Amino acid sequence: MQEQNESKKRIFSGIQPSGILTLGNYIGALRSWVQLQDEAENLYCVVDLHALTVRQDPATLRRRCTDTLALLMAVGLDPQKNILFCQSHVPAHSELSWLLGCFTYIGELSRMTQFKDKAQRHADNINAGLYTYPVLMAADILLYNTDLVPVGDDQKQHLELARDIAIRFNNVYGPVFTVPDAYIPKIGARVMSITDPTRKMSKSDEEASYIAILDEPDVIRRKLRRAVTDSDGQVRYDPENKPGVSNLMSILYVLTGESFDAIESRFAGRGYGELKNEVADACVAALSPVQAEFKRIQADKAFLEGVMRSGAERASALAGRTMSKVHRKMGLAPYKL
Ligand code: ATP
Ligand code: LTN
Repeated sequence: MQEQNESKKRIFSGIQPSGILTLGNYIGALRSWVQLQDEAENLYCVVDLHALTVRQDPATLRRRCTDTLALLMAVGLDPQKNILFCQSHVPAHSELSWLLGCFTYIGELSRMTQFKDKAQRHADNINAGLYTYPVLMAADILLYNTDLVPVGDDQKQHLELARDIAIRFNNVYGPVFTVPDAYIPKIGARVMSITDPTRKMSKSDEEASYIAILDEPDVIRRKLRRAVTDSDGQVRYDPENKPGVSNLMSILYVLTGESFDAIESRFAGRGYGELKNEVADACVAALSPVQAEFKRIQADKAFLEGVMRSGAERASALAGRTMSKVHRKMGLAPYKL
């Protein structure tokens, strides 16, 4: 995959090794990645530098990086068809981030809802990285002439900023960057927390609020039994007035293909307990094969190291070409080592 194939689109997306991946990550992002893998040239990146915007324990972060890579393969991403790599292994991400930072306005960064939300939740550590996080994300994407970025709904605003930065840069220096489009699934783009269905499910929240991809069947069943619903007792899709029940229905719909109408009529006159049991069955059925595959891949350290190294090499080669062009266009002094 050295030269970009003219007919194939380029896809890039990233995931933070900031915790154990959740059902939200799986439904909102990873499933699209797997579905798209034959249609495009793909790069999927474990964005460890982004994870550092929140304090991380070094040993845990190191382990989570390889575990996340193993999970990407366990859900079905083939390392032959996709470049799978770790962000910190390709220094061009950080370098381009600096250059693009000079094309990003403070006002734009201040409007980012993720920044506002995380600043509130980590009030003791509102660092500059948290603030410039979307610039690094724009660099990740623009480095590879990305056409399409499959993400959950929460990343829409960041992606719009990446587009604005690309357009602004191109207006000054000519057509250097491809302007990327978001790819957001119609259903499941925002899986909600099971303890507070008005918030998105997030791997850095407390454990009871999410289903982890690696949760054992009995843990999944226990967590879902305690999922917050409402008191009206009717299984009906109405995200505004019944966020908890609608969230459970969305999970069932995405995992089994059963429509909301069909779920509603099948559950007429039955309680939420039965709905929760069926959602749990669907989660166990979807996640068990992933868990088995994860254990197998995680045990093969040499294979994992090989995937990481070759991913970094292939990504670096592509990134290098963009960086040369960017240096030349911006007027940075040429050099040969
Ligand atoms: P953190 O809690 O550390 O902020 P996160 O769980 O929100 O992490 P990310 O690594 O930031 O996950 O996101 C990886 C991908 O998963 C992104 O494309 C994001 O949009 C998607 N995603 C995350 N949470 C959800 C969710 N609850 N529903 C749907 N998609 C999600
Ligand atoms: N900010 C994203 C993770 C991420 C990303 C990217 C996603 C970092 N770089 C590039 C798509 C493309 C998040 O999910 N929080």
